[in-house]
Amino acid sequence: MMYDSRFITANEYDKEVTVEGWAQEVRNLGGISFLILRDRYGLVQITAPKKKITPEVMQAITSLSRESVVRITGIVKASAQVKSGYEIIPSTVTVQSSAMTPLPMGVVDKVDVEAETRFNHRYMDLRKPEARAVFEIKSLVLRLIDEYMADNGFVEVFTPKLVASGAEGGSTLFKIDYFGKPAYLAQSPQLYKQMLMSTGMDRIFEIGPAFRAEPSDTARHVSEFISYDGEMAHIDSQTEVMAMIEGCMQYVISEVQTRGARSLEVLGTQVVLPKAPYPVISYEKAISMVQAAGFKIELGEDLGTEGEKMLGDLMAQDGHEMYWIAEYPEEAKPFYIMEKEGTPYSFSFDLDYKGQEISSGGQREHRYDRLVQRMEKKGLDPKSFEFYLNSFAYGMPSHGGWGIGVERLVQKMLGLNNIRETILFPRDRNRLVP
Ligand code: AMO
Repeated sequence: MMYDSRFITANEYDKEVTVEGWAQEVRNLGGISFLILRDRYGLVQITAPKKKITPEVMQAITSLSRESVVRITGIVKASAQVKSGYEIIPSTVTVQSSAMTPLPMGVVDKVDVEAETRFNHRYMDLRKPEARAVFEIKSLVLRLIDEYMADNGFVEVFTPKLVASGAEGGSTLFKIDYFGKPAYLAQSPQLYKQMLMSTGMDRIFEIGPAFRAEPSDTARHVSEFISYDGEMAHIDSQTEVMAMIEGCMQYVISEVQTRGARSLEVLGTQVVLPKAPYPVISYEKAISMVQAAGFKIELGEDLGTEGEKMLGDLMAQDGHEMYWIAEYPEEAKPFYIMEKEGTPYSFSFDLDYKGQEISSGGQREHRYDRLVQRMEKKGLDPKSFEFYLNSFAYGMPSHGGWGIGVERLVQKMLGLNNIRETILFPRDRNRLVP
């Protein structure tokens, strides 16, 4: 029987097992050779004393190149010298795949490899347990979101990613050729999740790819990311939407602390449960807070990366890792957001996590005439949104929702410097392969 290293316990001592993994290190000391085999769960020491094994096995071990895949059958022996408490004395060694030399990059070498090299050889980079642990946590986060959404009566939906019009501004649209017609990659499920609100599917969520032709090279923008969107109908205000997100974030983070403990240990990281309820700071207040801290910004302007960071530092002084920035100027928000009548503001919010926006959303304009007015005000042609507007013409309830960048959430949760660390094969202006 084949064993993952995690299943080898004292019960297997003095028994025969078969393990398979990558040859991380081979040490040949003449009378004895050691092979450190790495599998998904950890390291296994294969100890080959010349006297106790066949010359063929000795030869196979000593000639292994680093990172070759090898299957070993042998007897498990207790050993106080080995961290795991045991070693395996091999009786058969089968090389499944011999690695070429030299390696494009090291897996365990202590030298810092440039990010560029790591992403060029991502298959190799992901052999590092700490690189993989990020994806174990990301997978867990997605599972926890599913759980929370199901518990709150949300139906999971999948909306088209090949679309005829954008929802989040023309400048970040990827144009494609769709059987001779112009089309785009979806920037977000925005228009579709709102259309569904007219159907009686009054609580929906989607986790899927979103595409943005982001012209800037930053540590938090990529051109393909996973968006976790929610939309809920028959709401009285955006506060209900914010409460749903906050509940979800608290659930996800507290469960990651326990269910993700092993991956967090590999990463050498601890995750802190943010203080709740999350403070709600109005956009106006946020601007005055950063102004008072010496940041040059005018009312009406976007906080931007630096402003968000500064606000994050100010909030951290009161122990807040997550907080809302609410009621942005309507001018700064897309057409689908509801205006706060008689003011220059809107029923909108961002959720920031340690100085970085991870989500935005708000209450939507569900009244047909006002929605058309808002489109016109933003210089959009309502005709090109007819398929969307129609769903507002025959009975559309009040509704609101959000979009959360899953990778930004994971990045901030794990304290990673760059969003790309949370994406297996990141896409940006400079990268389309691997
Ligand atoms: P917005 O455009 O703010 O809102 O996007 C929502 C969230 O998606 C993430 N995000 C990104 N992550 C990585 N790289 C990018 N280039 C990128 N762009 C956005 C961020 C951001 O907060 N339809 C609205 C949401 C709504 O109102 O429901 C929307 O897409 O974490």
